[in-house]
Amino acid sequence: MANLTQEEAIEQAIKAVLDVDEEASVKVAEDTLASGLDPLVVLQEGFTVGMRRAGELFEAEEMSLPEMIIAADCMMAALAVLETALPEKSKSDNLGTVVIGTIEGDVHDIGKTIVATLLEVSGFEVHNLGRDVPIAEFVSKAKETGANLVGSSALMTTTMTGQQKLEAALTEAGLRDKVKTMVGGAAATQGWADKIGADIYAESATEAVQRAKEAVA
Ligand code: B12
Repeated sequence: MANLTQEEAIEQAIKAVLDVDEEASVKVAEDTLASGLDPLVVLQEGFTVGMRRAGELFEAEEMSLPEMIIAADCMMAALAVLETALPEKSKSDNLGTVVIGTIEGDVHDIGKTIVATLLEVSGFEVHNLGRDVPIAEFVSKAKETGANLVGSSALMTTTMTGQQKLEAALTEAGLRDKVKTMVGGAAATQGWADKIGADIYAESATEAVQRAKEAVA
């Protein structure tokens, strides 16, 4: 086990993802914990940055789809290790109920999974619907659970329109004034959230938790 500084861990995390080296990714995650570093910082400034760079390389045709799939596996393997060091959710504080999922037609779920995990350890009751989730399922789950927040993730320009349809579907179901909506994922921006009338946009998982807490306060 190497003793790493935060900068070293971040640098190695980015490299491990871009090298599509799962063993190295797990090792950086383990070393992060063994070195007493903040797992969230290494997750957000290291692994997540590595994944975004992988996307840029893919777009520039410098990384293949199979490599991108392995890069995602690297990130998931590291996340599984880092998650073990997140604080246990205390049963007493229920800040509110969140329904979250990735929009239909979109299989990208790494970021949404991180947001769901962080909301849960921060004290929210989270119903994670997974990925490729039909709009009707968000609505029925929100109704069934009496959700305070409905979050959706979209990483593609083709699926972000689903976030707009979700706004309309919640209104149609008479739920829109009972819930706050949150949008995120690489395709979403604050401008997009404003345009479709979503209550919250967050660029990162920690920001998502912060904004969710403010929304239910
Ligand atoms: C990993 C990846 C994949 C993996 C996904 C694995 C998985 N289980 O998720 C695989 C290899 C399967 C994949 C497939 C495809 N991909 Co892809 N992929 C990516 C990549 C490189 C990284 C995404 C990621 O995991 N980032 C790391 C996480 C931690 O970050 P994040 O998702 O942004 O999440 C953070 C925030 O956005 C926020 N957040 C996320 N969700 C939410 C939700 C809420 C409510 C809130 C508040 C906040 C929030 O918090 C998160 C944590 O900080 C992106 C590049 C990019 N720029 O995003 C391309 C990218 C999204 N993919 C792309 C494409 C084109 C595809 C494919 C169509 C490729 C193909 N030809 O088949 C398929 C799509 C299949 C489908 N129907 O969905 C394009 C989309 C282009 C576009 N504009 O539409 C991108 C942008 C790459 C590119 N530059 O071309 N992909």
